[in-house]
Amino acid sequence: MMKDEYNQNGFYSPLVLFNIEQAKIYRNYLEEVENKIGPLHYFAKTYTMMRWVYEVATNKILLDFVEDLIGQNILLYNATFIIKEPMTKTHVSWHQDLTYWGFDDNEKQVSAWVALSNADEISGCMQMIPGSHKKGFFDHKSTSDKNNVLSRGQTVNNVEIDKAVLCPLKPGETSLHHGLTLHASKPNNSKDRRIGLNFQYITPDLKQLKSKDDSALCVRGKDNYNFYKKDVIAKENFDMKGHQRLIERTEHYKKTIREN
Ligand SMILES: O=C(O)CCC(=O)C(=O)O
Repeated sequence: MMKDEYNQNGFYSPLVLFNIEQAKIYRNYLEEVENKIGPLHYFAKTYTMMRWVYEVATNKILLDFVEDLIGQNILLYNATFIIKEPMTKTHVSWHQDLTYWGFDDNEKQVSAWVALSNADEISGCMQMIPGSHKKGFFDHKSTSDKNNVLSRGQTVNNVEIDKAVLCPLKPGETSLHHGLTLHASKPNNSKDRRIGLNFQYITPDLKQLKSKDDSALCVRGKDNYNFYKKDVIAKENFDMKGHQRLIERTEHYKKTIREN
């Protein structure tokens, strides 16, 4: 079963969400907006500006699996594009997602990484270390490598990289990983952009200890806790009013991550 594989390895890949044509449509929506306002790499909570991101985040196949993993009450905590331009050095160092987020539990969150272009060994798809989610937190060192996507350049050294498993994805496919799974990705040596849309889902009872001003969106079931402000969903595929929300929420997210 998918859930057993996820629990054993700390990730599951690939899961098909939609076909290549649909992925192209979503990619076009993204690139139309980029043509108007510039690159959208690594902005937080992009569903506050782009309605179609909310549509992908609430894809039934995706949410059904997320429900299997964390239960029937689900908040969407973040949606971020991780884009590596063709033939660039942009990479992601070995890390565990939960290190700087400030959540009070390690089992009430799951990340999904949806491919909107081809993610393979050449374009720098994600790599994961199976079973690493069962080993607790690894020591992360902050680095200042400008080509590292991560906000603090957080890096785990001495990872057993001979155990790494590549997670290639075609457009429309997703991988899912646990917040303690060690993962990384290499530069994009292909001629196309490598575009990932990363979603983070949490349960409503998960507390954010680093910020009282954090926000999320209930996408399935009920939120009986109200620990998070409610994010506003964009009304259109490109909602100009959402641009300010996007900037404000991104600054908040980055500030939260940087705090110890
Ligand atoms: O986009 C990548 O290559 C890495 C993404 C990542 O670290 C994540 O989704 O948690």
